[in-house]
Amino acid sequence: MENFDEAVKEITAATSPEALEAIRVRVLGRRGPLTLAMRELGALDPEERRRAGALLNTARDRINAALAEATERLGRAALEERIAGERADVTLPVQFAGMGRVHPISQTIDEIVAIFGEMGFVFAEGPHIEEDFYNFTALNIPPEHPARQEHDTFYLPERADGTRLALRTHTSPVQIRTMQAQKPPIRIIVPGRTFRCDHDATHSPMFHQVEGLVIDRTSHMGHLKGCLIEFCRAFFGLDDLPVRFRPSYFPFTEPSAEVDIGCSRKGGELKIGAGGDWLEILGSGMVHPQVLKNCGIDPSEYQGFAFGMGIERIAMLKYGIPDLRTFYESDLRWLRHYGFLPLDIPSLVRGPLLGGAAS
Ligand code: 2NL
Repeated sequence: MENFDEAVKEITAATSPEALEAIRVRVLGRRGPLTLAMRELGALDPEERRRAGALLNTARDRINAALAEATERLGRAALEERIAGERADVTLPVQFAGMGRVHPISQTIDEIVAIFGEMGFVFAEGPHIEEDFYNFTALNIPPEHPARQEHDTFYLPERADGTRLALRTHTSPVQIRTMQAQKPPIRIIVPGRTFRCDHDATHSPMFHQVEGLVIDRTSHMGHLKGCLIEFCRAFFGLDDLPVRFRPSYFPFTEPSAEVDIGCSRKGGELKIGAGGDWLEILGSGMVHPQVLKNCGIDPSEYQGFAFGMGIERIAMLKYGIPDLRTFYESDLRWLRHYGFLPLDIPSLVRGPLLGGAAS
């Protein structure tokens, strides 16, 4: 009888799935030796048939086991070969994708919020599209008041009821909404976009403001002065920066004061700090009693102060940016020069807020 040891040996030595399949077809196929031997069993006498049949069954089982084992071995080898080819070299240097920069407006807002945050102010924000009441009326700016014209408001088309919404001309509506919604004490710092129909070398139709509001039972002008002197010195990183309060007028504050910082303009170059000159950087005042009433706060029980400043202006002063219009040109060379590294997070705890443009 055919010796099937040879077939098992061939199967064990096969080096590819195709070679293995060829052996299987040759040995187990319809014209293969095992099939032929099985067919010949019928011609044998019973005793002989049983013995030879048992041997053939054993041989077939051995071949099948060898085939299964070889199939698994070749599959594993193929997988290992694929993995070896796909292996990533984790020691290769990374391809640097380049780091973005934080826009000077964002950086300046973060710095201002950090300084007032240290004083206990809470960040607040609100909608850019506002109702007339929040942008003007509640702030003691009645219809036909010249301030409405001064503000050069962008209006949306009139609505069915004859009213029209406007792009907010300052961030004050957020303070109005906060006073309506919360009981004093209130201490908020409100940065954000503002809009006025004005476009020249020193005005952009979209710009940024930050306003602050403090309302409590006994908040007074001394607190206003202390907070704003502290802010000016922290923001410009100068402990001895001269700060002066000059009487002024706003419809929503009484009394009102503009805040100037000391500077020198020798040789046409502006330098912040000591010197004979003054530079206006903030507006401020005690919240007008009528404004408190308009927000449902009793002025015989509560009082407080508010202030506001333009962010572009103080960012230009602090970081030496000469032209307002460059803020919104999205020029990547400008942003690489004046922008800040993403992790240059302003914090009074970590150190002075001198920041400085990214190298
Ligand atoms: C400036 C002056 C100022 C305020 C803003 C304010 C807000 C409320 C009530 C009272 Cl809700 N006042 N804000 C007060 C004084 C000055 O801004 O020069 N801004 C660029």
